[in-house]
Amino acid sequence: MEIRTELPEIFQSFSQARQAGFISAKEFKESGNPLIGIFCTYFPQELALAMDAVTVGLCASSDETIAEAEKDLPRNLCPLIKSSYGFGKTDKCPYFYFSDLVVGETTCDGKKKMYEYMAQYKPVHVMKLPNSQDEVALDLWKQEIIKMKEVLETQFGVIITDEKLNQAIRLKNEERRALKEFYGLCKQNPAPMTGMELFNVLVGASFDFNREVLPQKIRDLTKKVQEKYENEKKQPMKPRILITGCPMGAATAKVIQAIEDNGAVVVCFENCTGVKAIEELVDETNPDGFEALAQKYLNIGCSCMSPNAKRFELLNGLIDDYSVDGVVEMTLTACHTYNVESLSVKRFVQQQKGKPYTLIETDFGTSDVERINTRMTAFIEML
Ligand code: BJ8
Repeated sequence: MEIRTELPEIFQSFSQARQAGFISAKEFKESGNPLIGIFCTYFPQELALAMDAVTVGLCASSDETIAEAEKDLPRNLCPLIKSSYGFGKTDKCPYFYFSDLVVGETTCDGKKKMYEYMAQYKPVHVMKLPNSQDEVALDLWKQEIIKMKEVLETQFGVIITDEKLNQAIRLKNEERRALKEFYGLCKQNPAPMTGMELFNVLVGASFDFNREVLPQKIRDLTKKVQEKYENEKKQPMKPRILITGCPMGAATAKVIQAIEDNGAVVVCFENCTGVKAIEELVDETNPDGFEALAQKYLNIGCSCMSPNAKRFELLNGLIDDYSVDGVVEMTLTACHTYNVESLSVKRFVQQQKGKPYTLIETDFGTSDVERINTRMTAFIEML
Protein backbone atom coordinates (compact mmCIF):
# COMPACT_ATOMS: atom_id res chain seq x y z
CA MET A 1 0.00 0.00 0.00
CA GLU A 2 1.40 3.34 -1.04
CA ILE A 3 1.22 6.14 1.57
CA ARG A 4 -0.34 9.20 -0.03
CA THR A 5 0.49 12.72 1.05
CA GLU A 6 -1.22 15.00 -1.49
CA LEU A 7 -4.32 16.91 -0.38
CA PRO A 8 -6.91 19.12 -2.09
CA GLU A 9 -5.89 22.74 -2.54
CA ILE A 10 -8.01 24.29 0.22
CA PHE A 11 -6.14 22.31 2.87
CA GLN A 12 -2.68 22.97 1.49
CA SER A 13 -1.65 25.97 3.56
CA PHE A 14 -2.17 23.89 6.69
CA SER A 15 -0.80 20.63 5.35
CA GLN A 16 2.43 22.34 4.33
CA ALA A 17 2.69 24.29 7.58
CA ARG A 18 5.23 21.96 9.18
CA GLN A 19 7.74 22.40 6.34
CA ALA A 20 6.98 26.12 5.94
CA GLY A 21 7.38 26.44 9.70
CA PHE A 22 11.11 25.72 9.45
CA ILE A 23 11.54 29.07 7.71
CA SER A 24 9.13 30.92 10.01
CA ALA A 25 10.87 29.45 13.06
CA LYS A 26 14.16 30.86 11.78
CA GLU A 27 12.57 34.24 11.05
CA PHE A 28 10.87 34.24 14.41
CA LYS A 29 14.19 33.61 16.13
CA GLU A 30 15.88 36.33 14.11
CA SER A 31 13.28 38.81 15.38
CA GLY A 32 14.70 38.12 18.85
CA ASN A 33 11.82 36.14 20.35
CA PRO A 34 12.34 32.83 22.13
CA LEU A 35 11.16 29.47 20.83
CA ILE A 36 10.19 26.86 23.40
CA GLY A 37 10.21 23.21 22.41
CA ILE A 38 7.58 21.05 24.09
CA PHE A 39 6.79 17.35 24.22
CA CYS A 40 3.34 17.27 25.67
CA THR A 41 -0.06 18.94 25.68
CA TYR A 42 0.17 19.45 29.46
CA PHE A 43 2.50 22.42 28.93
CA PRO A 44 0.42 25.62 29.46
CA GLN A 45 1.21 27.37 26.19
CA GLU A 46 -0.31 30.59 27.54
CA LEU A 47 2.88 31.13 29.59
CA ALA A 48 4.94 31.29 26.43
CA LEU A 49 2.42 33.47 24.62
CA ALA A 50 2.42 35.88 27.56
CA MET A 51 6.13 36.56 27.00
CA ASP A 52 5.80 36.79 23.19
CA ALA A 53 7.50 33.44 22.73
CA VAL A 54 6.07 30.57 20.72
CA THR A 55 5.96 26.88 21.43
CA VAL A 56 6.68 24.14 18.99
CA GLY A 57 5.93 20.44 19.40
CA LEU A 58 9.10 18.34 19.28
CA CYS A 59 7.43 14.91 19.46
CA ALA A 60 8.96 13.19 16.48
CA SER A 61 7.19 10.70 14.24
CA SER A 62 9.84 9.16 12.05
CA ASP A 63 12.09 6.15 12.39
CA GLU A 64 15.02 8.05 10.85
CA THR A 65 16.89 8.64 14.12
CA ILE A 66 15.80 5.61 16.12
CA ALA A 67 18.98 3.61 15.44
CA GLU A 68 21.06 6.47 16.80
CA ALA A 69 18.78 6.79 19.84
CA GLU A 70 19.08 3.05 20.55
CA LYS A 71 22.80 3.50 21.18
CA ASP A 72 21.78 5.33 24.38
CA LEU A 73 18.26 4.13 25.15
CA PRO A 74 16.74 0.65 25.48
CA ARG A 75 15.36 -0.82 22.28
CA ASN A 76 12.06 -1.77 23.91
CA LEU A 77 11.08 1.85 24.50
CA CYS A 78 8.21 3.73 22.83
CA PRO A 79 9.23 4.92 19.32
CA LEU A 80 8.04 8.46 20.06
CA ILE A 81 10.57 8.77 22.86
CA LYS A 82 13.41 7.20 20.88
CA SER A 83 12.68 9.21 17.76
CA SER A 84 12.39 12.52 19.66
CA TYR A 85 15.60 11.86 21.56
CA GLY A 86 17.32 10.79 18.33
CA PHE A 87 16.44 14.07 16.63
CA GLY A 88 17.80 15.97 19.62
CA LYS A 89 20.99 13.93 19.65
CA THR A 90 21.67 14.16 15.94
CA ASP A 91 20.48 17.78 15.69
CA LYS A 92 18.53 16.85 12.57
CA CYS A 93 15.30 18.60 13.59
CA PRO A 94 15.31 22.35 12.82
CA TYR A 95 12.68 22.93 15.51
CA PHE A 96 14.90 21.31 18.12
CA TYR A 97 17.86 23.27 16.79
CA PHE A 98 16.01 26.60 17.10
CA SER A 99 14.51 25.87 20.55
CA ASP A 100 15.99 28.00 23.33
CA LEU A 101 14.51 25.80 26.03
CA VAL A 102 12.95 22.36 26.04
CA VAL A 103 10.13 21.73 28.49
CA GLY A 104 9.08 18.24 29.52
CA GLU A 105 6.67 16.92 32.12
CA THR A 106 6.75 13.87 34.37
CA THR A 107 4.18 11.99 32.30
CA CYS A 108 5.23 8.43 31.40
CA ASP A 109 8.40 6.88 32.86
CA GLY A 110 10.20 6.59 29.54
CA LYS A 111 9.76 10.24 28.66
CA LYS A 112 10.71 11.59 32.05
CA LYS A 113 13.92 9.51 32.19
CA MET A 114 14.79 10.43 28.59
CA TYR A 115 14.76 14.14 29.51
CA GLU A 116 17.71 13.49 31.82
CA TYR A 117 19.80 12.58 28.77
CA MET A 118 18.29 15.22 26.52
CA ALA A 119 19.72 17.85 28.86
CA GLN A 120 23.14 17.07 27.28
CA TYR A 121 21.96 18.79 24.11
CA LYS A 122 19.65 21.62 25.24
CA PRO A 123 18.59 23.40 28.41
CA VAL A 124 15.68 21.29 29.72
CA HIS A 125 13.11 22.09 32.38
CA VAL A 126 10.85 19.27 33.59
CA MET A 127 7.51 20.18 35.15
CA LYS A 128 6.41 17.78 37.87
CA LEU A 129 2.98 16.73 36.71
CA PRO A 130 0.95 14.87 39.36
CA ASN A 131 -0.51 11.55 38.17
CA SER A 132 -3.99 12.06 39.58
CA GLN A 133 -6.63 14.75 39.18
CA ASP A 134 -7.82 15.52 42.71
CA GLU A 135 -7.70 18.74 44.75
CA VAL A 136 -4.21 18.05 46.15
CA ALA A 137 -2.91 17.42 42.63
CA LEU A 138 -4.53 20.63 41.42
CA ASP A 139 -2.69 22.67 44.03
CA LEU A 140 0.62 20.94 43.20
CA TRP A 141 0.13 21.58 39.50
CA LYS A 142 -0.70 25.23 40.09
CA GLN A 143 2.58 25.60 42.01
CA GLU A 144 4.47 23.91 39.15
CA ILE A 145 2.94 26.35 36.67
CA ILE A 146 4.01 29.29 38.84
CA LYS A 147 7.49 27.79 39.07
CA MET A 148 7.56 27.41 35.27
CA LYS A 149 6.64 31.09 34.90
CA GLU A 150 9.55 32.02 37.19
CA VAL A 151 11.97 29.83 35.21
CA LEU A 152 10.89 31.54 31.98
CA GLU A 153 11.23 34.98 33.53
CA THR A 154 14.74 34.25 34.81
CA GLN A 155 15.97 32.50 31.71
CA PHE A 156 14.68 35.08 29.23
CA GLY A 157 14.85 38.23 31.39
CA VAL A 158 11.14 39.03 31.02
CA ILE A 159 8.20 39.70 33.36
CA ILE A 160 4.99 37.80 32.76
CA THR A 161 2.37 40.19 34.13
CA ASP A 162 -1.18 39.16 35.04
CA GLU A 163 -2.43 41.33 32.21
CA LYS A 164 -0.22 39.60 29.64
CA LEU A 165 -1.25 36.22 30.99
CA ASN A 166 -4.94 37.08 30.75
CA GLN A 167 -4.47 38.27 27.16
CA ALA A 168 -2.69 35.02 26.33
CA ILE A 169 -5.51 32.99 27.92
CA ARG A 170 -8.07 34.79 25.75
CA LEU A 171 -5.96 34.35 22.60
CA LYS A 172 -5.36 30.65 23.13
CA ASN A 173 -9.05 30.13 23.90
CA GLU A 174 -9.89 31.83 20.60
CA GLU A 175 -7.64 29.35 18.81
CA ARG A 176 -9.39 26.47 20.61
CA ARG A 177 -12.84 27.81 19.73
CA ALA A 178 -11.83 28.10 16.07
CA LEU A 179 -10.42 24.56 16.03
CA LYS A 180 -13.52 23.19 17.74
CA GLU A 181 -15.71 24.76 15.04
CA PHE A 182 -13.42 23.30 12.39
CA TYR A 183 -13.29 19.71 13.59
CA GLY A 184 -16.94 19.99 14.70
CA LEU A 185 -17.85 20.08 10.99
CA CYS A 186 -17.39 16.33 11.05
CA LYS A 187 -20.45 15.94 13.28
CA GLN A 188 -22.38 16.18 10.01
CA ASN A 189 -23.25 12.97 8.25
CA PRO A 190 -21.85 12.41 5.69
CA ALA A 191 -18.64 14.08 6.85
CA PRO A 192 -17.54 17.13 4.82
CA MET A 193 -13.88 16.10 4.74
CA THR A 194 -11.73 13.02 5.10
CA GLY A 195 -9.95 12.09 8.30
CA MET A 196 -6.64 12.62 6.50
CA GLU A 197 -7.62 16.21 5.66
CA LEU A 198 -8.75 16.81 9.23
CA PHE A 199 -5.52 15.32 10.60
CA ASN A 200 -3.34 17.50 8.36
CA VAL A 201 -5.08 20.68 9.47
CA LEU A 202 -4.82 19.74 13.15
CA VAL A 203 -1.10 19.02 12.82
CA GLY A 204 -0.50 22.02 10.56
CA ALA A 205 -2.21 24.48 12.92
CA SER A 206 0.26 23.59 15.66
CA PHE A 207 3.14 24.67 13.38
CA ASP A 208 1.66 28.06 12.54
CA PHE A 209 3.56 30.53 14.70
CA ASN A 210 1.44 33.57 14.00
CA ARG A 211 -0.97 32.84 16.83
CA GLU A 212 -2.67 36.24 16.53
CA VAL A 213 -4.04 35.49 13.07
CA LEU A 214 -4.36 31.72 13.39
CA PRO A 215 -7.96 31.69 14.74
CA GLN A 216 -9.21 33.71 11.76
CA LYS A 217 -7.26 31.53 9.34
CA ILE A 218 -8.91 28.44 10.79
CA ARG A 219 -12.35 30.10 10.65
CA ASP A 220 -11.83 30.99 6.98
CA LEU A 221 -10.99 27.37 6.23
CA THR A 222 -14.05 26.17 8.18
CA LYS A 223 -16.25 28.45 6.08
CA LYS A 224 -14.71 27.26 2.82
CA VAL A 225 -15.07 23.58 3.72
CA GLN A 226 -18.70 24.09 4.74
CA GLU A 227 -19.55 26.05 1.60
CA LYS A 228 -17.95 23.40 -0.59
CA TYR A 229 -19.90 20.73 1.28
CA GLU A 230 -23.20 22.56 0.80
CA ASN A 231 -22.59 23.39 -2.86
CA GLU A 232 -21.32 20.05 -4.02
CA LYS A 233 -23.18 16.82 -4.29
CA LYS A 234 -22.99 15.17 -0.89
CA GLN A 235 -20.47 12.42 -0.26
CA PRO A 236 -21.86 8.89 0.14
CA MET A 237 -22.56 7.78 3.71
CA LYS A 238 -19.62 5.85 5.12
CA PRO A 239 -18.96 4.04 8.42
CA ARG A 240 -17.76 6.68 10.89
CA ILE A 241 -14.62 5.97 12.91
CA LEU A 242 -13.22 7.64 16.02
CA ILE A 243 -9.48 7.21 16.64
CA THR A 244 -8.24 7.17 20.22
CA GLY A 245 -4.92 6.26 21.87
CA CYS A 246 -1.40 7.67 21.52
CA PRO A 247 -0.68 10.90 19.63
CA MET A 248 -0.28 10.49 15.85
CA GLY A 249 2.17 11.92 13.36
CA ALA A 250 3.32 11.34 9.80
CA ALA A 251 4.60 7.82 10.53
CA THR A 252 1.30 6.64 12.02
CA ALA A 253 -0.98 8.29 9.45
CA LYS A 254 -0.84 4.79 7.87
CA VAL A 255 -3.68 3.88 10.27
CA ILE A 256 -5.91 6.69 8.97
CA GLN A 257 -5.13 5.72 5.42
CA ALA A 258 -5.92 2.05 6.01
CA ILE A 259 -9.30 3.01 7.51
CA GLU A 260 -10.17 5.34 4.64
CA ASP A 261 -8.87 3.04 1.89
CA ASN A 262 -11.32 0.47 3.22
CA GLY A 263 -14.36 2.68 2.74
CA ALA A 264 -14.77 4.29 6.18
CA VAL A 265 -14.07 7.85 7.29
CA VAL A 266 -12.30 9.09 10.42
CA VAL A 267 -14.60 11.74 11.90
CA CYS A 268 -12.82 12.42 15.17
CA PHE A 269 -9.40 12.08 16.81
CA GLU A 270 -9.79 11.83 20.56
CA ASN A 271 -6.00 11.73 21.09
CA CYS A 272 -3.52 14.58 21.71
CA THR A 273 -3.26 15.20 17.97
CA GLY A 274 -6.96 15.95 18.07
CA VAL A 275 -9.49 17.10 20.62
CA LYS A 276 -8.01 15.83 23.92
CA ALA A 277 -6.33 19.11 24.81
CA ILE A 278 -8.61 21.45 22.86
CA GLU A 279 -12.13 20.61 24.01
CA GLU A 280 -11.94 22.32 27.38
CA LEU A 281 -11.19 26.05 27.51
CA VAL A 282 -9.36 27.95 30.25
CA ASP A 283 -11.86 29.71 32.51
CA GLU A 284 -11.47 33.38 31.51
CA THR A 285 -13.65 34.53 34.43
CA ASN A 286 -11.31 33.14 37.09
CA PRO A 287 -9.38 36.13 38.54
CA ASP A 288 -6.51 33.74 39.36
CA GLY A 289 -5.03 32.95 35.94
CA PHE A 290 -2.66 30.29 37.34
CA GLU A 291 -5.50 28.42 38.99
CA ALA A 292 -7.52 28.59 35.76
CA LEU A 293 -4.56 27.19 33.80
CA ALA A 294 -3.98 24.45 36.37
CA GLN A 295 -7.62 23.38 36.20
CA LYS A 296 -7.76 23.24 32.43
CA TYR A 297 -4.50 21.42 31.88
CA LEU A 298 -4.81 18.96 34.75
CA ASN A 299 -8.14 17.86 33.26
CA ILE A 300 -6.43 16.42 30.16
CA GLY A 301 -7.29 12.73 30.09
CA CYS A 302 -3.91 11.12 29.40
CA SER A 303 -3.27 7.52 30.37
CA CYS A 304 -0.45 8.67 32.65
CA MET A 305 -3.26 9.71 35.05
CA SER A 306 -4.55 7.07 37.42
CA PRO A 307 -7.48 6.73 37.43
CA ASN A 308 -8.15 8.44 34.11
CA ALA A 309 -11.86 9.25 34.29
CA LYS A 310 -11.54 12.33 32.07
CA ARG A 311 -10.63 10.23 29.05
CA PHE A 312 -13.80 8.20 29.40
CA GLU A 313 -15.96 11.30 29.91
CA LEU A 314 -14.54 12.76 26.71
CA LEU A 315 -14.92 9.50 24.76
CA ASN A 316 -18.50 9.16 25.95
CA GLY A 317 -19.50 12.57 24.58
CA LEU A 318 -17.54 12.26 21.34
CA ILE A 319 -18.96 8.85 20.39
CA ASP A 320 -22.47 10.35 20.67
CA ASP A 321 -21.78 13.78 19.16
CA TYR A 322 -19.97 12.39 16.12
CA SER A 323 -22.42 9.49 15.56
CA VAL A 324 -19.50 7.09 15.69
CA ASP A 325 -19.96 3.57 14.28
CA GLY A 326 -16.66 2.10 15.49
CA VAL A 327 -13.61 2.99 17.59
CA VAL A 328 -10.03 2.27 16.52
CA GLU A 329 -7.42 2.61 19.21
CA MET A 330 -3.87 3.21 18.03
CA THR A 331 -1.13 2.57 20.55
CA LEU A 332 2.62 2.70 20.11
CA THR A 333 4.68 -0.35 20.96
CA ALA A 334 6.02 -0.22 24.51
CA CYS A 335 3.68 2.59 25.52
CA HIS A 336 2.69 0.84 28.73
CA THR A 337 0.12 3.31 30.00
CA TYR A 338 -1.96 3.38 26.81
CA ASN A 339 -1.53 -0.34 26.16
CA VAL A 340 -2.64 -1.25 29.69
CA GLU A 341 -5.55 1.20 29.56
CA SER A 342 -6.73 -0.22 26.21
CA LEU A 343 -8.63 -3.00 28.03
CA SER A 344 -10.73 -0.40 29.89
CA VAL A 345 -11.32 1.49 26.65
CA LYS A 346 -12.39 -1.71 24.90
CA ARG A 347 -14.81 -2.57 27.72
CA PHE A 348 -16.19 0.96 27.80
CA VAL A 349 -16.72 1.17 24.04
CA GLN A 350 -18.20 -2.30 23.63
CA GLN A 351 -20.21 -2.65 26.83
CA GLN A 352 -21.29 0.88 27.69
CA LYS A 353 -21.53 2.40 24.23
CA GLY A 354 -22.43 -0.80 22.34
CA LYS A 355 -19.94 -0.01 19.54
CA PRO A 356 -17.28 -2.15 17.85
CA TYR A 357 -13.68 -1.56 19.00
CA THR A 358 -10.30 -2.66 17.73
CA LEU A 359 -6.72 -2.05 18.80
CA ILE A 360 -3.78 -1.45 16.47
CA GLU A 361 -0.39 -1.50 18.14
CA THR A 362 2.28 -0.12 15.86
CA ASP A 363 5.58 1.75 15.56
CA PHE A 364 7.09 4.25 13.14
CA GLY A 365 8.13 1.69 10.52
CA THR A 366 6.29 0.64 7.37
CA SER A 367 6.66 -3.14 7.69
CA ASP A 368 3.17 -3.52 9.19
CA VAL A 369 1.28 -1.42 6.62
CA GLU A 370 -0.24 -4.47 4.91
CA ARG A 371 -1.14 -6.07 8.24
CA ILE A 372 -2.95 -2.90 9.37
CA ASN A 373 -4.76 -2.75 6.07
CA THR A 374 -5.96 -6.35 6.42
CA ARG A 375 -7.11 -5.68 9.99
CA MET A 376 -9.04 -2.61 8.89
CA THR A 377 -10.66 -4.45 5.99
CA ALA A 378 -12.07 -7.01 8.43
CA PHE A 379 -13.10 -4.39 11.02
CA ILE A 380 -14.89 -2.13 8.55
CA GLU A 381 -16.67 -5.01 6.83
CA MET A 382 -18.06 -5.91 10.22
CA LEU A 383 -19.55 -2.42 10.72
S1 BJ8 B 1 -0.85 14.22 27.37
S2 BJ8 B 1 -0.56 11.33 25.38
S3 BJ8 B 1 1.32 14.26 24.66
S4 BJ8 B 1 2.09 12.25 27.57
S5 BJ8 B 1 3.24 7.25 23.48
S6 BJ8 B 1 5.76 9.10 25.14
S7 BJ8 B 1 2.71 8.24 26.82
S8 BJ8 B 1 5.16 5.81 26.10
S9 BJ8 B 1 2.90 10.93 24.18
FE1 BJ8 B 1 1.54 12.10 25.41
FE2 BJ8 B 1 1.33 14.24 26.89
FE3 BJ8 B 1 -0.12 12.10 27.41
FE4 BJ8 B 1 -0.68 13.55 25.29
FE5 BJ8 B 1 4.94 7.91 26.81
FE6 BJ8 B 1 3.10 6.49 25.54
FE7 BJ8 B 1 5.31 7.11 24.30
FE8 BJ8 B 1 3.54 8.98 24.89
